[in-house]
Amino acid sequence: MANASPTDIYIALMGVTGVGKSAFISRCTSQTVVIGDGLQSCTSRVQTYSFAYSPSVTVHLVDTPGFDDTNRKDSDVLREISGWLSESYTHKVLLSGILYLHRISDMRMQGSGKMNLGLLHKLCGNGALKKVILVTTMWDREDPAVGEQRERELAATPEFWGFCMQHGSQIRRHYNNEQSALNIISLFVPQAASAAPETITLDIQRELTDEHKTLDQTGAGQILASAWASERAALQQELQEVREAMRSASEERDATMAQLLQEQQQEMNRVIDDLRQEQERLRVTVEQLHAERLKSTEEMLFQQRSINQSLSQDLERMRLVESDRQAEIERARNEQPTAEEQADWDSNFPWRGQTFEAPTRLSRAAARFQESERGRMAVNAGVAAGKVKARVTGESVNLHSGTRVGSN
Ligand SMILES: Nc1nc2c(ncn2[C@@H]2O[C@H](COP(=O)(O)OP(=O)(O)O)[C@@H](O)[C@H]2O)c(=O)[nH]1
Ligand SMILES: [Mg+2]
Repeated sequence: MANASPTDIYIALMGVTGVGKSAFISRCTSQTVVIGDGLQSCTSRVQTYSFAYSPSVTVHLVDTPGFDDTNRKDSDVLREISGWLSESYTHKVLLSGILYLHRISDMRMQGSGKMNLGLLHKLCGNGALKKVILVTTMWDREDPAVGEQRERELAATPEFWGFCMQHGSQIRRHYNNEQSALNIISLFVPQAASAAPETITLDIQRELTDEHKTLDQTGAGQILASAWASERAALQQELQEVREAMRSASEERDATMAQLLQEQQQEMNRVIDDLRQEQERLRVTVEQLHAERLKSTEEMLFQQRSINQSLSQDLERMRLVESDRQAEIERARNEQPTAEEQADWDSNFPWRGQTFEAPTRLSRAAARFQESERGRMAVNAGVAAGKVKARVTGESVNLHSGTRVGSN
């Protein structure tokens, strides 16, 4: 991140889980991008994917988790995104823009869509909205006329896209192919090859880094806090009703109902407690966020290192196995069949009487090898090094099929 060249362009992708952020990125880069099934996010951390847009321009696409993830709490998603944004800001790496993706096939703006959009406003601040592109996806899943109508409604409704557009955001369609993705990215690439791209500072970066606010004091933190507060208030209200129902159930000596209501009450108290904890998790400074990111990156590196280590051990084992196999084959090739073996083969095979030369010996050598301890190891180690396995077993199959030398 710290070594970016002045012509490098950073673009973040945001939006609800399943809108096609990872699919968009995979249209541009040859790096492996994990694409989800549309229901669960595959991106729990912010991840950057880079590609050469032109000989002088490298584009870095920043994939972010959506707020609504079934596996992650919104507080964790905000910690992750703002941790990345503040850290990059500290390293003087600034975004050139944000792509906010939305499925045109969605019948209406869901609660999670509104929440993600609200957080986009607050993360950016009005000034940065001019560098936000509202990208519609999944045009192949919608009747174009219906899609166009929806697009107009989104643009005309202030609480949907109208507000962003008043502040300079633009709408673009993405047709799920490389050309379409590159056309959108080109909006951020300067005309002159060597020119530095325009960049933006987001409100969240200023708030956390320059104004030293804790995350719960930022605009984005407050949006989440107010959503949790109204959820808590609604639950408290329901809890009150459940308590009253419990009182009348116990007056009527309805033990089953009282038991059910008590369980419901416990569940509601648990949810209220979770919401309180979510709020607690936003009480962090930028330093704590960075320390947390550093720790989890170190853990990831450690895991990666041990995976690499065991992979190279497996590969070394495979190399030994392969050289053993070659030696065995070589030995078999130079060895003449004994009179006993020749007689054994002659009596057991329909093509008896024909001369079996080295290839026959070769096939037996391959069979012996497969049964040997090292042969079994080859198969096991091959699980970690799939390609090598395919090669070894492929060759031994060939050896088998080449055994009937001398027959038709
Ligand atoms: N039909 C269609 N499917 C798409 C399109 N874009 C993404 N998808 C699919 O939608 C699912 C979710 O996409 P993904 O990129 O993982 O969404 P993310 O959660 O925003 O990263 C995947 O199965 C994608 O293959 C599109 O334009 N058309
Ligand atoms: Mg994704």
